Amino acid sequence: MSGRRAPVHINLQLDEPLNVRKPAEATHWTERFIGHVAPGRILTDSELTHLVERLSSPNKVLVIGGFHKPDTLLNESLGRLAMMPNVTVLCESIANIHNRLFIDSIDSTLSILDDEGKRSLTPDVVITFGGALVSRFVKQYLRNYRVGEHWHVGMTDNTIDCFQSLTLRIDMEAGSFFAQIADAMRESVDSDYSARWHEVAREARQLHDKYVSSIPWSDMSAMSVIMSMLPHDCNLQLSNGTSIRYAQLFSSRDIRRSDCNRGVSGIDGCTSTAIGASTVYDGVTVLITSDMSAQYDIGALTVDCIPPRFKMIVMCNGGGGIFRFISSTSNQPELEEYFVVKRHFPLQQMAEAYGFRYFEADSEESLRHNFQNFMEVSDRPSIMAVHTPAEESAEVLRGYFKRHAR
Ligand SMILES: Cc1ncc(C[n+]2csc(CCOP(=O)(O)OP(=O)(O)O)c2C)c(N)n1
Ligand SMILES: [Mg+2]
Repeated sequence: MSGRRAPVHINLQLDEPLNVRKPAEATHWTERFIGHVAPGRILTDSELTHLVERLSSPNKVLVIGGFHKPDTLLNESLGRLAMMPNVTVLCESIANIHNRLFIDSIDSTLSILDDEGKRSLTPDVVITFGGALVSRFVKQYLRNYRVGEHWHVGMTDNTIDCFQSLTLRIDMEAGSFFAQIADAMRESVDSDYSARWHEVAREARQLHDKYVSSIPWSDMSAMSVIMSMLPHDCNLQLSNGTSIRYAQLFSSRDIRRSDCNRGVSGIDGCTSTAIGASTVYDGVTVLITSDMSAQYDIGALTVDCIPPRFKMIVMCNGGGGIFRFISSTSNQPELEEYFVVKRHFPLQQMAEAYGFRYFEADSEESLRHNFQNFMEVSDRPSIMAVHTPAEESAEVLRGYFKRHAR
């Protein structure tokens, strides 16, 4: 210590729910051992035999994909694994894996399961790959219904125990790992594990369609239109407010790649990241962000190398809409003043000042109509402001997760 005054950074772990005052409890530490396999490029025969044995039916296996770059080997190997009747693959949209056998709407599916459904689908072994999961539903589910084993596969320096039950770290590229596992798996005892997951996912999708077709103009109805109108060959970038969460409710099977500047889910830098990506990706890059995230990173628009194929959609929903939805803030008296922070946002003036084409929508009809022009090939990048009602949008999203009870 030099004795000089300097900023101090203190990290405190806060347990959810944040808004409930409970008496402090003494922490009881228990020791747990996390195994470690570090085979490098391939698993040895004995490692493979041991792992495959754990994955064979009647054991129920759930594979969950977090954010990952598109990877043909990974996609193809998981496709083969998903054909096993005791294996189910759940994936976030930013895992960038696509197969009709993968369940790519995790929150939508889990939100219709009751306690008994969750209990009966609890896996014996869960395997995760990719970055930190976005879905709170899956984290809460697998924390509450303890899984027997959790393996995480990937080349990573840190050990993230997202279900508080990690038993094994496998330091290997996910594509190589699943390719070896899929080659070695043999069909054994019949299992209905995968079929039962798919039945729930089917029902969730039907309820989703019914709900979305009945809702008023809101963030969700706008996202539904946008997701259905995105061209198949586009690169989708999502910001860290509700954009990433809404996008995960809609299938991204047809989108070339989806990314989100996850990190520690900061809303700063989402626009800069998307612009950077658009300079190197082929085809159009579409960023879906919202008013507060866009304002945090407004300096990104001043960069002078923004390609015309960069398209930015700003959901103007009256500030940090996520805080009107999440239970820890939605009922706080300080909600509007300190969390949501609705501000005047001169987006049109900004767009024009920095040479963007500018579009607006404030209804489903105007969105459908203007989206075509917004997406047209042009000599300048484009911004589209989508104006949605604040409170109704939060209400519609809350209703979505109760849609099975209607
Ligand atoms: C750098 C940073 N500051 C604060 C937060 C906390 N935070 C999470 S979401 C959010 C609001 C996002 O608002 P907006 O971009 O308008 O998205 P919406 O919730 O409306 O979809 C904030 C402030 C954060 N994630 N990162
Ligand atoms: Mg917003």
